[in-house]
Amino acid sequence: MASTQAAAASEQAPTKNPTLLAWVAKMAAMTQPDRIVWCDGSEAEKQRLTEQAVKDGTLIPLNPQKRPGCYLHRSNPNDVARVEHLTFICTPNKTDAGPTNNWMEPEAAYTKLSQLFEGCMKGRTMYVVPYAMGPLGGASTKIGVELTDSDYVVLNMRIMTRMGKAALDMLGDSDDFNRGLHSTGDVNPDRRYICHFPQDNTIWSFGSGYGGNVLLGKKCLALRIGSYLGREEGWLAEHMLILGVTSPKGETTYIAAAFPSACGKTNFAMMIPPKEYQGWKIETVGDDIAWMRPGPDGRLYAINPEAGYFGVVPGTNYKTNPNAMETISKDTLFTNVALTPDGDVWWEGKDGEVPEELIDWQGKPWKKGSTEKAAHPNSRFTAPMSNNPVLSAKANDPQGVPISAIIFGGRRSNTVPLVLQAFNWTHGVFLGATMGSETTAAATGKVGVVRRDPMAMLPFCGYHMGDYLQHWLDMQKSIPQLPKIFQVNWFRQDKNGKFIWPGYGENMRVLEWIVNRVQGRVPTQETLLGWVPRQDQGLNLKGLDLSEEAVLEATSIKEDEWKSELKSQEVFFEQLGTKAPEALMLQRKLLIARLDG
Ligand code: OXD
Ligand code: MN
Repeated sequence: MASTQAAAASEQAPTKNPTLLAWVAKMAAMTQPDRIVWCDGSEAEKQRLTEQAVKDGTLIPLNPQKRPGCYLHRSNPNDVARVEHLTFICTPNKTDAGPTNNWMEPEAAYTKLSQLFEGCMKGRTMYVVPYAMGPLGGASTKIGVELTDSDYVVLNMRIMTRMGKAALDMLGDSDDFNRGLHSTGDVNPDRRYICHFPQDNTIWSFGSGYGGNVLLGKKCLALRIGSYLGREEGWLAEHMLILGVTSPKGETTYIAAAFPSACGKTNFAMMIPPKEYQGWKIETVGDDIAWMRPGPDGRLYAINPEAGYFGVVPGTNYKTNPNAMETISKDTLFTNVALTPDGDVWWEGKDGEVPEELIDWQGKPWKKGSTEKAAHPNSRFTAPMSNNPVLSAKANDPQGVPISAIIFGGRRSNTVPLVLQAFNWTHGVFLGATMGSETTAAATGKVGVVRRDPMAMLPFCGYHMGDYLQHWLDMQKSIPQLPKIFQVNWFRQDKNGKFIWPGYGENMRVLEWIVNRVQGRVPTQETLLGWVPRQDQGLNLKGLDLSEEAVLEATSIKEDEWKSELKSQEVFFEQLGTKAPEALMLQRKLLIARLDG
């Protein structure tokens, strides 16, 4: 059986790459699919797979007048988010995975998962999906191959990555590719594992169909394996959007920004400046992931390894993100949103009236006024970045863009002020390391509790978090022109629990201050936390309907809150043990001294 499949795999294969052929044959011998299909990324292939997915009920076609080229997918209700407790870093030593990751010994993990994968594709097709993370031909670009038994995964990978023949051509005969194996299995949470083997550049994912667990190029390769490779090779793989902001004078500044999942990265990356900002333009390079490496001119260059957006749907509307609304108006796959009687999609927070009747995300009838959500809070769109009206031309540039500022932002209802600038790189790394955020629906678990989320990488760092922070500190030696580092918090609430800062397009005001600081144009005021906008020459608040007290509240620094914040940071640093970088411990002592002084 195994040798027949090996022969079948190599006969049909559009490649002679011996390592790839041997690996596909070996995985096929284990999983025993009925058929092996090599994906070429063509239009014809997309049509064929879409028709098949509609036939087998995986996709529901939407009204072509209202949403041309769009489909709805309903996942198993037990499979709607990333599963951090079932995600493992499988390094030979437990300490290499560190205290913030689940760990399994590699051989034990291979053995355990082999039992699940054994024969799991009987009666199914194994798709071989070659893909590139990054613009084709770029020096930073990496190749992966995902083997999957899900046509939904193939159709999503086709949007999210540069997939098919072009990726295979870029790989040629090289053995330098990520080996990804995925099966939806029986979608049983008790038999669900997302395992990463950084030393083997390998990912095995079993028992889920949810994007973050199964689109292996995204969180698994671009962040977990990517961060491991970044440390080995001297670059950074980060959970960051990348945007370009162009002033009326035509000067473009590129900025990378880390926010935890479902905290508005996509909105920020596609923001439309308010009317007071005529002549300013924001363009998106990426909305979720940045790969950054020092360039020949001494600056830090970033690429977006992805080709599409896998964004949170609820809350998206023409006020919060008009460009996303345009982006998802065609050729988009929706997962777990509600269906309207006329074949369109609906979600909480969409513009217009709430429909009287819907089919909810689980396929059940839903009536206006119901206490149940019609769309799942973590329902998603998968849309090609080429749909984005403000896509930067640089999104396809293999060189990437030079980053002038890095922003760290969390979701904090108190404590963290609207914006501040770090005193220097080391202090900036401290700000990133001590990020905290209130949890969201993007991962299973309780929503709304503060957890430490260094650089928004807690669920995505593929090695010891202490080593990761040290790598960030070390990077300053290889970047002569360091980006400036900032911290922001759009989510501060007043005593009635209302957001103080209006956010969305109005975040342009904070962005302008950041650009002005980077260009050395505005003076600033020193505080114990960092530099903040001065009241006289600070944030431009013209035309903003916000009282002076509210601005003061959004930007205030309360010493008692900072004393408890420091305690919570201490618990995190203690977790890192001896791997907590010395330079960060010194930053902590300096902050305590400033607070006590
Ligand atoms: C995502 C996430 O899907 O961070 O981007 O969960
Ligand atoms: Mn993300």
